[in-house]
Amino acid sequence: MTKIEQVGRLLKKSQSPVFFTGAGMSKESGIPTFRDAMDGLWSDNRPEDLATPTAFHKDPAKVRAFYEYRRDIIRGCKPNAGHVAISDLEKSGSKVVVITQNVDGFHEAAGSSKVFALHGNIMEDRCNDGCPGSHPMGRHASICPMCKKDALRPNVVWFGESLDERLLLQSTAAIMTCDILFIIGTSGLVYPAADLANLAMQRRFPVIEINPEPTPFTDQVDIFLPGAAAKFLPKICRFARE
Ligand code: BV8
Repeated sequence: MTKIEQVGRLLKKSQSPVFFTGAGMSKESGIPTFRDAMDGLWSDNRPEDLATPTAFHKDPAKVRAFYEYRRDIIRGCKPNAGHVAISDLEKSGSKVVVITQNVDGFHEAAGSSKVFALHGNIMEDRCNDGCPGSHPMGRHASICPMCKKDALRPNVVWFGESLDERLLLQSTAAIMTCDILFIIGTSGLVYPAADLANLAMQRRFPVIEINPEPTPFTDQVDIFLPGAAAKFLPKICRFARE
């Protein structure tokens, strides 16, 4: 039996699968991962240096331009076969939960209904001064409609900002009650998200990793599938639905 068949049979038996995804999940959609070098104007910048409150305080125009650059890339992309495979698995009756570190909204766009987006949604804005609510992003919009200050920023969690407590609790509960976990397309370097995957290593249910490269999780998982999410997920989910 191939590893894909093995994983497909495990998924077929599952009542509560969780998919924990990172930037590699959207690679085949054409969205660069955080580890990929950026191009053009941004080639000498690192995302982690721009995705911070300090960078925004220092130069809000530069940070807003960085997010416009990323939003333009996402506007030209769409969910790939991997996102669709997870959504189709849910449509076939499986109680799928997705916990994603990605901010592109592609799991929701592909039709997944239970998505915990730990780091927010890049296609929305919110007020940096704490006004409630988020707003559909406006190209070059910067004035908060509530406080009228020049305070709008992307509705994402920056490095040095805390994640939404409720989301973290819901994600932790999902992992503690699942019966199979897929770790897909993440380098496992960003915390506290990576702690969620580490949580699963202490429990005895199958943990499957899909990534072209080994990561800090690889020697702890039950099955490592070296390769692309968009290649493996459709095959695995098809087995599970048969
Ligand atoms: C916080 C939104 C409390 C913004 C993002 C320990 C505990 C707590 C905090 C820390 C800690 N250690 C360090 C910290 C601080 C920090 C952190 O983790 N730093 C890292 C750099 C070490 N964490 C934080 O600041 C977090 N906040 O802890 O609050 C606090 C409060 C005050 C002061 C201190 C702490 C907030 C973290 C959230 C940051 N925001 N995104 C934006 O996007 O602009 S995270 C951002 O980076 C992305 O959203 C993504 O989540 C992450 C990148 O990670 P990956 O998804 O794994 O992507 P990556 O590119 O790294 O890897 C891609 C993988 O895909 C690779 O493995 C590759 O091989 C694979 N791949 C490639 N192609 C494919 C593929 N896989 C499958 N198929 C393919 N085709």
